[in-house]
Amino acid sequence: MKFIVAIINLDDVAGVIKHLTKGGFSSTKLTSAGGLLKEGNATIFVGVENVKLNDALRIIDKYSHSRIRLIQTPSLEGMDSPPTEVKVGGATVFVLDCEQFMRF
Ligand code: 2BA
Repeated sequence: MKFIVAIINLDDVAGVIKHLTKGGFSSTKLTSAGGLLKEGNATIFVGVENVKLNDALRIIDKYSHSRIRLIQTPSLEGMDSPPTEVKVGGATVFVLDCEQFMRF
């Protein structure tokens, strides 16, 4: 079994969860925020059978979109520096081996 941790833009997370549920996947959503942008995002946990892993990843990929954000970099010697473009997402995904899965 695998355990997916996916960090997803707040604007996309409802669509991702909807399609995961449609595909028969259970998921749990936590509200989170990125360390750099301090912007709200969502983290979802999905426990999946090994053979279903790619199906779940395809759904997360399909319904997560990347975006460009502008960040203000610290100015040098008081001079204004132009904002820097940062490409955020689609989804940032970690796949972990899940040793045990239990429901009591
Ligand atoms: P943030 O930390 O707000 O980062 C937003 C975007 O800023 C990142 O997009 C990336 O393009 C850039 N960025 C962040 N930290 C950087 C660094 N140290 N050096 C260069 N560029 C950096 P994504 O990579 O798509 O990440 C989107 C969100 O996913 C992140 O939001 C964070 O919440 C999470 N994330 C990304 N990588 C992670 C990691 N290795 N561990 C934990 N969370 C991660």
